[in-house]
Amino acid sequence: MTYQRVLLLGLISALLCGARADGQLVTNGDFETGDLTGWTIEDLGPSVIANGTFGIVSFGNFFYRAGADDLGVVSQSIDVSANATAIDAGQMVGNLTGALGSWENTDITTVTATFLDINDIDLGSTISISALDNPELNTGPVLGLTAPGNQESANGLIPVNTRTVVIRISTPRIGGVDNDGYVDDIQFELTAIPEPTSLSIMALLGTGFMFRRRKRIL
Ligand SMILES: [Ca+2]
Ligand SMILES: [Ca+2]
Ligand SMILES: [Ca+2]
Repeated sequence: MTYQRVLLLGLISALLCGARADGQLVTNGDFETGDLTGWTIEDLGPSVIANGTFGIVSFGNFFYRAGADDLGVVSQSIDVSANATAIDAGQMVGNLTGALGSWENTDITTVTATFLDINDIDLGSTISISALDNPELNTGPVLGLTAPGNQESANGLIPVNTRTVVIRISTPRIGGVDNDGYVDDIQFELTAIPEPTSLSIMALLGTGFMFRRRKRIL
């Protein structure tokens, strides 16, 4: 292993050790209020349904249902201005996760994070998860929510100048009468990855110095 490789691995390690997660930011992403508290209905149809008749393991008492017409959409806005410094330094990463289900693999839910600046101008990039490529969602009493592979996750860099993150759940009805988008445990988390501190750089340089000394002795 070269000295440069030791230094590079050390720097990556220091960056990961310095990463700071801000906790998940979605309100009522598990729908355990029993209603759409925290969410704004953009296209009528969505509701929250009781888990009791379905008996879906691990999804609490309630989960989201897209409705019974051609489109169901809800969203919520998250103020991230407290993280402006790290965001504008290009050092903030977002992680979007959720459990997405369907019925007969037709009505496919997409959950998307979009990013707005201080004037609510959309900055273009998105982070999204979808049930589209999920082979396990299908028929059955669990609506595809608990089958392996239905936990979706995606990461992305938060665009510079972001002040608001909009989380949007959208399901078009493709087949049948019901709009079978089923959702639970939507979470969005910010993680700041700081630049290495001067102390960690000194420690790494020290590691490299020791490595070179040992090489000479050998
Ligand atoms: Ca739930
Ligand atoms: Ca609708
Ligand atoms: Ca359907």
